[in-house]
Amino acid sequence: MDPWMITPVERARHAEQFASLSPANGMVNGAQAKGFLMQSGLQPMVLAQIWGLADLNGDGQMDLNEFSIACKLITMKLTGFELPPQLPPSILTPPQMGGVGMMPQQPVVAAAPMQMQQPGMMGECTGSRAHYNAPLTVR
Ligand SMILES: [Ca+2]
Repeated sequence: MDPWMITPVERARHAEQFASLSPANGMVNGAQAKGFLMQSGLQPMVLAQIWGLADLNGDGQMDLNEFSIACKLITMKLTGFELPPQLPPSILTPPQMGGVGMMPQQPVVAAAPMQMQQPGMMGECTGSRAHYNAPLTVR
């Protein structure tokens, strides 16, 4: 598994942290993110580098996706990885809910094809007709 890939579990945690920074219109600015980034204990220079990498469109703000990338870079740096000069493509891959990395890809077991398409089947529906309860009459 690619270590730079953001897993759905990580993304969920990033989303929580992102929300805790009270984003405005889905974005946090540098000031809002700074306090959080400093908590990592990384050097300001390193954090600036991370910000530069993660702020994909360079607008000085971070949406959840960019924030998630910043968090991932911090985690990787703290784990002992060197920051890449450019973002690895895998970090940009949106987390796939339901699976990559959680378990080996299994073929989805298709539901058994039990639908018998018979024209006459329509008539069977009458059996399930709901008993309509008349509104209670107040006596
Ligand atoms: Ca941005």
